[in-house]
Amino acid sequence: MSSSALPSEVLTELRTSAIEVLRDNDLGGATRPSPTLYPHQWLWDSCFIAIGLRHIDPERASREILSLLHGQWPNGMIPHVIFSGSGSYHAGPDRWRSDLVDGGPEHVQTTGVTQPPMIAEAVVRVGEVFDPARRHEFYRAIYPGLLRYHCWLYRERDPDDTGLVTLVHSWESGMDNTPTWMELTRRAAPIPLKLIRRLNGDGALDALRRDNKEVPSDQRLSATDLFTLYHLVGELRDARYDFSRIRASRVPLIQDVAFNAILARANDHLRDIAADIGEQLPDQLLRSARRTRAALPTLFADGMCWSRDARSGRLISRPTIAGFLALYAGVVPPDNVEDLVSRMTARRFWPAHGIASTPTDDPDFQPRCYWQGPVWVNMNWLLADGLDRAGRGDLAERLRAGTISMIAGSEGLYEYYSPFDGTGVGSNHFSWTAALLLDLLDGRKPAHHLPSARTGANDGEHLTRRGG
Ligand code: 9WN
Repeated sequence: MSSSALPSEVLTELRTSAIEVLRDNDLGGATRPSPTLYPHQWLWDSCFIAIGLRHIDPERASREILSLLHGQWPNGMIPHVIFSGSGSYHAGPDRWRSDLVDGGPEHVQTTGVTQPPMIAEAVVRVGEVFDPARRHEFYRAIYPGLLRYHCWLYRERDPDDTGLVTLVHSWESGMDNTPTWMELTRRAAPIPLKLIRRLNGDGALDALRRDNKEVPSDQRLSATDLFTLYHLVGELRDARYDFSRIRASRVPLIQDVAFNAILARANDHLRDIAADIGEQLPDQLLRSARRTRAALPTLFADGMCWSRDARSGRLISRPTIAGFLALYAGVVPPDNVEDLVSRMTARRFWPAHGIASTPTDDPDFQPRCYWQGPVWVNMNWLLADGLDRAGRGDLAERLRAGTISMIAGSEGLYEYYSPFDGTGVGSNHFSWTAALLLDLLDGRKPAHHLPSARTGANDGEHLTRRGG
């Protein structure tokens, strides 16, 4: 059933439950992703959360974003998790020891890596609901920290000016166990973990993990993958989270397509934010931003857009949802748009309930396992936006409506959903599902926020307009 066919009481109930989830997960200043599994603040979660909160409490939405700056490192990095001081998390502060790193943040414990740079998008979305005076005040408060973050991304993670920033851990991608990331991560596993994996011994290791107490192991990444990720955190910690040292280690390095696509879009937003408050981005950042737009099309091959192994320079041709984010960035070469859209909307990626994180015919596909198949509401949200930019508002509408009815069909607001039958899996009471549901329910308006809408050009030209 499409969401437009859902009775208005159901829509009201959905809205009420979304508001409840965001209320219950409020840590006072920031919002945790879920009550038990994720009791701290995550970077891109907070951005999606703010995008929903703006509809019910714009001031809380602005605080949510500003609170990310509390964890900002002196070098400009905004970490992927800011630990809240209470609540137990399986990869908590003891694994990261940011307090022992020279140049770590002073008053708070954090992880030592970042997450997709969704902040500028969230800032603009929240800015849209403020009057101009309040918007300027908010933009002025966030701008210096946000600018330092974008500069850090390029200075630290793209020292060779390739235009593509490099990620040092799959947790930075936000899509932790997609086949792309696991292909390289598994190669870097310590030998005992490789052996256990070969002998199908994951089940025995499950007893040693903590993340499977709320969510069953088969809905999370496998034990050997998880312990490999812990092992890699240890390597990063030993390298003091410094990219030049990390490069000298054996940690897998990836120019992640989704992260860089989000960055390309974020650079545009940052430029708009700066212009709105009479600032100008430093020339060096403008040059880097142009390089990113020029470099993203080099990730295209055989009709798909791939991440690149930053060590070998090879494209990692395992199809996952990540490559479709090129549509969100608006960097798809015009001749490729139709083909990419039809690949994304084919049954292997869109079997019923939105875009599967891993296609149904991949050997690693599992409909209920984390990023190895399930549909994620944040991805549907981003890709609907991408479809609008590609001039496919019809498909965007279908995706948004389908997302609402998928959520409505499950008791609770889940972290992810089976792409076949829409069953809710992962953590329940999940904040970004609640927040983005509020955004979708707000009317699924035409894409009023698009740069092209502002300039009056929505004729296909927007796909390249920002190439600079
Ligand atoms: C590690 C919080 C986060 C999301 C990620 C999602 C999951 C963490 C974990 O939860 O990752 O960062 O412990 O599994 O993959 O996208 O930000 O919701």
